[in-house]
Amino acid sequence: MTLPDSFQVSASVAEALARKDAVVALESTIISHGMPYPDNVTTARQVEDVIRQHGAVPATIGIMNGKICVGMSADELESFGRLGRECVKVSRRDIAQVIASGRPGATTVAATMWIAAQCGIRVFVTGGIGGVHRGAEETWDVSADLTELGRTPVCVVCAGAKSILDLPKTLEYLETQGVCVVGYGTNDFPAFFSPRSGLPVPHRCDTAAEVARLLKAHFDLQLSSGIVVGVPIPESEAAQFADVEKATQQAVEEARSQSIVGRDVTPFLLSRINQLTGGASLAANIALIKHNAAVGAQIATQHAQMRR
Ligand code: PSU
Ligand code: MN
Repeated sequence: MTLPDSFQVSASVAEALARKDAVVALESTIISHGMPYPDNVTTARQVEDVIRQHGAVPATIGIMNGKICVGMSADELESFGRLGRECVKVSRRDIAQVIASGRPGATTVAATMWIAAQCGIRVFVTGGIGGVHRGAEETWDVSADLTELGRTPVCVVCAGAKSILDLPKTLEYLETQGVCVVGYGTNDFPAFFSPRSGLPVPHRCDTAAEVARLLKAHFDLQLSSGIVVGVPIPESEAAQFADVEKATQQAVEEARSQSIVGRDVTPFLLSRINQLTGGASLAANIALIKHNAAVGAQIATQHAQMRR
């Protein structure tokens, strides 16, 4: 595999890829724009540890000094976390510009998927994917995560999508894009803070081995699209977030009245909901992503065994 010079793959990730060991990609926007410092750095480290404990190698992805870093050191994670929103939020459209300008860039689901695919990483863990925003019929605000899922062969393990989004339209859009959406142990698309959105998923897998078999079939066929594995928040965690929906409604309303648009919408909503819930939404976010990391690492290790 020959990568362009702008790629800088860490030794542990390069070694794992060469041996066809399990590797799990992680995004950096969730660190810079999704959570406040220092919880963001602590969580990023813990998520990497969970992945290692389950036998896979974590590859946190971001852009620094004109290089795409695949696998970050502890110091690099710390600096992304400290920079926070001073990092550019990098979706596919921004990748080349951020490399050319040398600015620090935190990659979204869309950009991280594309980078992972270039490196041959098949499994990517995050909290929630972007989607079709509420009011999209007026604003046309549809996350580039969804079109990326339509054209990049990576499996994204997440807790579904937040109800800051229009979930029925998000699922319709994924269907249009030809994205395979799977419920992990559920028939219902998970809605981040809630294990159920009330919307059915087209497919269900009950074990990591079952997802790994799906991945094998998908990649053997060279289907060029992605897969979403929606992992429900554990019930024990979910109960305490019943009031998140009210906070969400309020945050969406405030974003509209303050004319917040484009890439600023999602970070604004995430931090406002966190304020309105007195930090409860952040706690859920952290619990969720660790749970997703465990599931994603299990899927990656099972899939790696099947490729031997
Ligand atoms: N949803 C979350 N947490 C996040 C994001 C989404 O619950 O941190 C981030 C991810 O990086 C995702 C991006 O790819 O926001 C989507 O942004 P947009 O809606 O601007 O495409
Ligand atoms: Mn958008």
